[in-house]
Amino acid sequence: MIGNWFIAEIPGEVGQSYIDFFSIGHLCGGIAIFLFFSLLYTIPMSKEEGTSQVYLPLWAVWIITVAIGILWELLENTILYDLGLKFEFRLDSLQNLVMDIIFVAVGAASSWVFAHLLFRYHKSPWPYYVFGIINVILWLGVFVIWRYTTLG
Ligand SMILES: [Ca+2]
Repeated sequence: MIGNWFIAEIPGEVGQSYIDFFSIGHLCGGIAIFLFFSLLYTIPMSKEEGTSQVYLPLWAVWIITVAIGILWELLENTILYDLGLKFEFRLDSLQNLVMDIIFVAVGAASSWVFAHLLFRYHKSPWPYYVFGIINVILWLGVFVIWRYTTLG
C-alpha cells in the first residue's frame, strides 16, 4: 500500500518504516520517564520554599529523558540484538531509530509543556501525576491496539 515506507502496516515493515507501533511505545516511554525524573522538581517545589529548592529544572528532566531514549536505541541495536531479543531479529533502520528517539523527545516535551502550564496555576503536583499516568495508560491502549492491527 502507498505510504508503507512511512508507516509500518505488516510485521516485516516494523523497525524499517519511519513509524510503527513501537513508536507509540517510545511516546509512552518519553512521558513516563519524564514523569519519573520530574519528581526531582515537583517534590521540592511543593514545599514552602517553592521552586528555589528544586533539584532539577524541567529542561534538565527533558534532556535526561532524551538521553535515556538515545541510550535505549544503542542498547537495543547492539546488546539486545546480539542476544536475539530484538523484534523479528533485525536491526532498526536508521530512519526508524531516529524517529524512535524523536517520539521519546515529543512525549517528554508534552509532559514538560503540561507541567509548565499546570504549575503556573496549581502548585500541588498531584493533578500533574494523575493526568500524566492517565495519559500514559491511554497511549498504552493505542500501542496495544496498533500492535494488534499490525501483528494480527
Ligand atoms: Ca528502536
